[in-house]
Amino acid sequence: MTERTLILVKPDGVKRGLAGEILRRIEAKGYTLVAIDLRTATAELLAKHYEEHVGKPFYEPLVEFMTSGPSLAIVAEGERVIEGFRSLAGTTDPTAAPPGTIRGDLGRQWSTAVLQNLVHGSDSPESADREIGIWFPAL
Ligand code: D4T
Repeated sequence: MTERTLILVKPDGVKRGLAGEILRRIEAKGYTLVAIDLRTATAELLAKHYEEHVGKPFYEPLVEFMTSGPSLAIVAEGERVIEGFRSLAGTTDPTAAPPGTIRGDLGRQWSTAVLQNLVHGSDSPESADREIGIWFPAL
């Protein structure tokens, strides 16, 4: 079944000029871009987006990082795009992410407080619906 996912190129990716390379990988894999917007997240938006992480030790540094500059918010569509993009992204920890993935090829750890890992991708159809509603309420 065709589905949609929310992808973010996080502020580290935009600052490093990797938005184009990351979009290239999404398109090269064959997914369709449905919506795209360069936007600086607010703390209010992030409290919804990261609701399961509120109160964790890395939450405050995560918000500081995520509000430090614009992210590129993307809705992509295709068969099994949720699983497919997470596979393209690689594991959460960029130091350990396998080469060939976005995080494995382009990311590494920069700080002990928070993992700056270039991208976000929804992890389930329920998360995708919720997150697309947060970032693109008009969709
Ligand atoms: P996102 O949600 O951004 O795609 O990342 P993941 O799905 O790969 O990982 P996550 O939700 O577990 O973490 C969200 C966000 O928090 C940062 N983080 C996470 C961190 O700094 N330290 C940690 O120990 C964890 C688990 C990185 C991504």
